[in-house]
Amino acid sequence: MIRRYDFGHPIETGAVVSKPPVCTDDMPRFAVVQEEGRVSFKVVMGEDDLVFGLGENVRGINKRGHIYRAWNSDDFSHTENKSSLYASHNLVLFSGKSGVFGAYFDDPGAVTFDLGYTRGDEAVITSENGSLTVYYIESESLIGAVKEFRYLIGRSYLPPKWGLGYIQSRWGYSSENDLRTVVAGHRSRHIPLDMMSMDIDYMEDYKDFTWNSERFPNLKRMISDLKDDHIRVVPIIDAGVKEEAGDPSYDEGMEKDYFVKKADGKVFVGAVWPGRAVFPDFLREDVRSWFGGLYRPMMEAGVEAVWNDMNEPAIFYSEEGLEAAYQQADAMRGTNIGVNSYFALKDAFTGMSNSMEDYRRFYHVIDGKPVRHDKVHNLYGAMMTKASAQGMKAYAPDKRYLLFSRASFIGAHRDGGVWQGDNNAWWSHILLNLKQMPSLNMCGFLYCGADLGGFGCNTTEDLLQRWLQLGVFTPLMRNHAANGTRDQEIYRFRNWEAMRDTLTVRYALIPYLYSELVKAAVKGDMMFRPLAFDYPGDDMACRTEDQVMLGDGCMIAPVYEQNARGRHVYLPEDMLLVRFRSSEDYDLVPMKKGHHWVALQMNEFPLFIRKGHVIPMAKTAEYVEAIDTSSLMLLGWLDKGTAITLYDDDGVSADIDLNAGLTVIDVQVKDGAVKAKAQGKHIDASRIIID
Ligand code: MIG
Repeated sequence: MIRRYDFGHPIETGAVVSKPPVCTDDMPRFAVVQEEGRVSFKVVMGEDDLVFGLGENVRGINKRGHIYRAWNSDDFSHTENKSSLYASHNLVLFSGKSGVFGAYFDDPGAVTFDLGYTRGDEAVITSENGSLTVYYIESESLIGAVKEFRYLIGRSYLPPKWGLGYIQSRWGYSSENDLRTVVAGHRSRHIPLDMMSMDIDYMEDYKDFTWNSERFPNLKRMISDLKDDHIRVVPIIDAGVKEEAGDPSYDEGMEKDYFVKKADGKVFVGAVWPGRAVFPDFLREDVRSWFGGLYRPMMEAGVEAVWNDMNEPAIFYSEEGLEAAYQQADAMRGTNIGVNSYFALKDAFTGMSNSMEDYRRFYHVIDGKPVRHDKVHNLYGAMMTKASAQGMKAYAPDKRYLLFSRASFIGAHRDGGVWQGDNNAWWSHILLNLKQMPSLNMCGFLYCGADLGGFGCNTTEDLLQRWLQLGVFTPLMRNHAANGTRDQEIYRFRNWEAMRDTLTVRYALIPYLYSELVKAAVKGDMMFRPLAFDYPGDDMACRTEDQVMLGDGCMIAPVYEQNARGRHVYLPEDMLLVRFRSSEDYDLVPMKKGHHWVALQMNEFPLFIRKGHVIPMAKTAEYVEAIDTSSLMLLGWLDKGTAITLYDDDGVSADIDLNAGLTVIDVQVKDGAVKAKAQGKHIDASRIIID
C-alpha cells in the first residue's frame, strides 16, 4: 500500500511515474512537525527494528545508528564519519515487531535522516525545503515494500548485454597508443575484456565533446579497430563546460542562454577541470535536449557507451569564493600565523570547493521562474543523465545504450546506471562496495559497481584479487584508478593468471547474471538482497551484513580482509558451496545451515547456491558476444526436481519482452539420477549433486 502526502509546494522531481491521489488524513506511524520553514517526520523505533534504504551511502546495510544527509557531494574519502556520497536516494524502510513500513521523501533539496543518532529509539527525517511529497509505504514484507516502491518509480534502466563485460579504465590513459597497449595486454594473455573507458585525458583542454587530435589522430579508425577486436570505448563527459569563446558547446549555450545564472543575471562561472567553466541548466527540457544532441557526433564516430562525471555538480571554486579566499589571505599577510589563524587560512582555500555559498549563488529556471540551486541541488546529476539518455536514444532508438553517472537521484535509475565514485584502495571498501549493492537495488539502481582495486591510493595485488572476486558478481564490473596511482591492470601483477581465472567465472556466469538483472528490472525486484529480506525470522541472518543474496538462488560472501585465507560464513539454510578457482576449476561442497569457516586461498572465492536451486554456467569467453548460451552446465544441490527460468535475448534491442525471452530449464530427479532439459539448449546436469 502506498499513500501520497503533499507538504508545502513540492517541486516536481520526475522520480515518481505513477502518482496516487493526494491523501488528506494523517500519515500513519510518522509524527509530522512543521517549524521554521522545515518539516520533520518522526518515528519511534522498537529496540530491535531494522532500517533499510538510502541507496548509495556509507556504513551498513542496516542504516540505523547514524545520521545521513541527502546532499549530492563530490567527496573522495568515503569514510564512516560522512553522511553523504554522490547520490540522494531518499527511501527509508523500517522493519520490526510492528511490521514493515517506510516512506520515500521526494524532495530535490537537503533532507537529513537522523536514524537513531540523536536518540537511539527515534528516527527523524527533516526536509530543509519544508516542501515535498512523501509516499508512505506499508507492506507484509520488505521485498513487498520494495516492489511497491519500484512500481511507483518505474522500470529500471537496462544496459546492453555487453555492458556486463569487464571494463578496464584509468584516469591517465591519454593516447590512442595507451589504449591499444592496454587492450593488447589483455588480449595477448587471454584476459577477458569488453570495454576501455576513457577519462578526461582524451579531451582537448578538458573541453566536453572535443578530442585531442594529436593524441587521437584518427578517432573513427581507432574506434572501429578496437571494435574489430570486440572492444568498445567509454568516453567520459563532465557537467561543466569550459568558458572559452570559440568552443562550439560554449558558444551555442551562451547564445541560447542555456547556462545557469546568478541573481544579477550574469552567467555563473565556477572552476572545474578546464578552469573557469559554466553549467548547463539541465533542469530545463530545452537544455537537456540540446545537451543530449551534443553526444551525436561521438556516436556517429562509433561510441555506444558514455560515463557522466562531476555532476553533483562539483565546483572547485567560484570567482567569488576565490576572491574571498584571496582577501582573507591578504589580510593575514605579515601577521604571526598561529594555531587558529593557520587553520582559518587553510580552510579559506580548502573550504572553497563544493561550498554551500556557491550552491546558493546560482539559479535554475523551472516553469519560467528562477529557483535557487540549493533548493534542487540533488536533481542536477539526474537531469544530466536524462539529457544524455535522451541524446543516445534519439541517435539509435531501437538499441540499448550504455550509460552510467556519478551523481544520481531516484528517477535517474530509469535512464542509466551509477558507479560508486572515488573509493580508495582500502580493504574496508570491498565491504562498503558489497553493502551498497542491495541498498542501491532497493532504490531502483541495478546497473552499478564500484571501482575495483580502488580509485585513490596505490592498490596491492591481493586487494585487487579479492576485489575482483566480488566484482565478478556486480553488473558494472570496472577496474578504475586515479591518475598518479600505481598501474592496476590485471596483467601488471605477478599473480595475473589467478585474476584472469577469476574473470573466467564472470563470463561463465553472464547468462545467469544477465537473466537476474533483466528479471529484477522488469519485475521491480532486487538482484542483490540483504539476508534480512529473505530470512526475516532468522535473527542471525537479519544482522549479517558481509554476505548478500544474489538473484533467486544464490548468496555471496567475499573475502575482504588482508592476508585472510578464508572467512566465517553464516548459512541461513542448507547451501551448496561452489569454491571457484576458474570457470572450469571449482569444488562443490554441500553445507548445512549454520556457522562455518570456509577456507579460501588467494585464488579461490565462494558462491553459495541454496539447496533446491540450480544455476546455469556457460563456457567462458574473452568477450560477451562470444558467450555461447545454447550450451549450459547446471550447478546445484537437489533432493527433488526443480525448474528455473532463464531470460535471454539479443542483448541490444531496446525492447525487452520478458515472456518471449524466458526459457524454462526443467530438472528432474529420479532414482538417484538427474535429467535436465530446456528447449533449444544443450544442458549438462552432471555437476548437480543429489541428496
Ligand atoms: O576530479 O576525470 O570520480 O572516476 O577518474 C576528479 C577524473 C574527476 C572523478 C571521477 C573519477 C575520474 C576523475 N574525476
